[in-house]
Amino acid sequence: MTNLTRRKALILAAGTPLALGLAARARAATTDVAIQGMAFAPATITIATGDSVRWTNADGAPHTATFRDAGLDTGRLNRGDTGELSFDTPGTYDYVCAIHPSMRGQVIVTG
Ligand SMILES: [Cu+2]
Repeated sequence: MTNLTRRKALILAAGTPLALGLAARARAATTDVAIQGMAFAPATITIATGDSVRWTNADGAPHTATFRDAGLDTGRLNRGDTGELSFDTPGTYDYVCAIHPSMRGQVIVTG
């Protein structure tokens, strides 16, 4: 795509509600949660609707962030792995490590 056509496309897109929605979504933030010492740190975080959470496993043991009620799951994270989930609906989301269910965390999504 040439610069000219690219600029035209951006101008056309800017006038649509969809483009405005995408622009708002593009500002969504990502909050990091460490998994270390068999715990989520911080265990409770508060984010805005549309934001993401990124878990990074610093332990030798594999972990997950599994939201059974919401049907969200990072899947198995080995040492150094990251898993990211986005939250598009306000609410309070409890999660566990599926491998070590005593590890618990909570994501609060504000409206
Ligand atoms: Cu675990």
